[in-house]
Amino acid sequence: MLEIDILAVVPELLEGPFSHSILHRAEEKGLLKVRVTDLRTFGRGAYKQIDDYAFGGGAGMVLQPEPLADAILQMQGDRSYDEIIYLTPDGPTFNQSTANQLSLKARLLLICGHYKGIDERIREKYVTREISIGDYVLSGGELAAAVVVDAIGRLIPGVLSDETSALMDSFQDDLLAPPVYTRPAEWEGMKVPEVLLSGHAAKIEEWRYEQSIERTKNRRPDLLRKDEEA
Ligand code: 6GU
Repeated sequence: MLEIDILAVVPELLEGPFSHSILHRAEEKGLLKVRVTDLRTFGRGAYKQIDDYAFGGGAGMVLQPEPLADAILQMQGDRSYDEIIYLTPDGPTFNQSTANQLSLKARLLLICGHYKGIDERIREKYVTREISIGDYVLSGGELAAAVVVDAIGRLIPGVLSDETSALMDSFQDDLLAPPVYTRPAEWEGMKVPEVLLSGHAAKIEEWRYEQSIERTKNRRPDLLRKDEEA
């Protein structure tokens, strides 16, 4: 059972992703519990303020430390987290290896930033890991959190109906997945490779492996080089 808490500025952005898809099944099976908390409920004053101008000037607001700390402390009172993760474009880039590691944890807290980000002191005091989902800027961390939770959630044993299927994914062994085909065996004059119809399991596996290598060489040679460095 993996419990994930998400501290969000726009919790509505997270309603869709987890009430559909494979993650909903994971929650129904009791393998995953995702809870979204609205940072605004920890805001200050009548307007529930959570952000303020950046010291030193410049455009954009910064999430203040007090509401974040109050939220984190309250959530830590309920659960002790293996990791407190801040989603930020200046973090290390998320990949399958990170997803594998995190899927083995029991309790995670994901913090979504907004605007210019969160006060640096929260990062220093509470955050144990930072994650970016790629080299582009999103308007907030919520969609990134949805990506991370999806990637992690499907790796929990029992979530995918065919448990081996996660092992066969692209990236799981630093190779891209081979091409796949389904019926009909001939479509618009285009035929499915003969070997896949042969019923010869060993030959099929060999073909798929060769295709994986070929695809990776052509499309993502950086993944093969990574392998040589290891
Ligand atoms: Cl985690 N947050 C935001 N706001 N933008 C991003 C990101 C995260 N990862 C890539 N771009």
